[in-house]
Amino acid sequence: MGKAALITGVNGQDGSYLAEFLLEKEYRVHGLIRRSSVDTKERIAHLVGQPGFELITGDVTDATGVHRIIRRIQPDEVYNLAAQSHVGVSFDAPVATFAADAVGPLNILEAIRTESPHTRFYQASTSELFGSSQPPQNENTPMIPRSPYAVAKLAAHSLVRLYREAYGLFACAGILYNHESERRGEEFVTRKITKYVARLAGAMKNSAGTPPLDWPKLALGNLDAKRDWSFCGDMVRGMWLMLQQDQPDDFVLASGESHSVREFLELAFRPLGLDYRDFVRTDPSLFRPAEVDHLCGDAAKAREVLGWEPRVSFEELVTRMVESDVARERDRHGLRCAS
Ligand code: GDR
Repeated sequence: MGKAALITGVNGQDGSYLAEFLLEKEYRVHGLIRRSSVDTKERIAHLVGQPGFELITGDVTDATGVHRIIRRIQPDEVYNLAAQSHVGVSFDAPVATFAADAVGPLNILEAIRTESPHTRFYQASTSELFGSSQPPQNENTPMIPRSPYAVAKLAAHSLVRLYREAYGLFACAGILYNHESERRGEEFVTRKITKYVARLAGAMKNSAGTPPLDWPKLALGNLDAKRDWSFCGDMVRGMWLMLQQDQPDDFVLASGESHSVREFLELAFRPLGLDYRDFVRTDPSLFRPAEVDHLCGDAAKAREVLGWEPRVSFEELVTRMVESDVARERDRHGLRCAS
């Protein structure tokens, strides 16, 4: 029988890719999902009902529930991907962010320590930990967080190290730089852009190949921020590799290339033959109270120890996301016409 894994936040972008990856490796995958009155299973709808895939309702902030689940499943591996993951939102909801992103992982670590100490644990750490540290950043770069999100993630990151050193748990943190895909949430800047481009492309088809005159502009915040963007599917392979090593450790996963939001815009608008500057307006309310200016990761350790490398380039990633949103837009329009 294959290994058993518990993925918290299984219905998120990363959770859905990781669940697919582990199911292909014949794991039994238990996916933790929060109860909700609206359907939040869009990204994993194709997995529900598949042999080896089980959904569990629960919340990482509920310590007793987490203990009960870990005691029952005795998983070989736990991947903690549940989080309030929007940096901007964390300024408006710092306490809820801290509960999900710091207390949540602490609940899991405590449950593993007391109920299932053989379980290997992966914590989703983030490049946001580096904050204002100069690029390129690696595992030894000072962590200077610049948001409630990053402070909460730093608490969790420190707890992972502590539980490894104090209790000998096999606990790893993956310091992941931005990672995107066609399943990225629409409130993150990349998907916000590709969705807008797809809508505009659809509208141009109905107006003789030119943008409609009254077409609304895309409101964005800071366009000068630089990020190191990779494809999510590449990242989940790295998460898994971390838990297959002889020793637990922390690793940076990144492409080693950084691009500004402007560069993302340029590439996304290129297929339309349009200048993004004619379609974007800056909205001061979308600027963050403190910004992280430049993130670029040095993943040499992951390359050497894990043999990990990203396979999808920045250009391929942008193209892939635009094409997927264009296809979605076509389907949406087709359905509208048919009904
Ligand atoms: P980030 O991703 O904060 O890097 O965190 P996001 O896509 O939200 O922002 C990237 C950069 O774009 C700027 N920006 C905008 N961002 C959003 N969301 N909306 C806008 O309209 C907008 N305009 C400009 C931001 O200021 C920022 O500089 C992501 C998340 O997935 C985290 O959970 C994860 O830990 C890190 O990546 C690695």
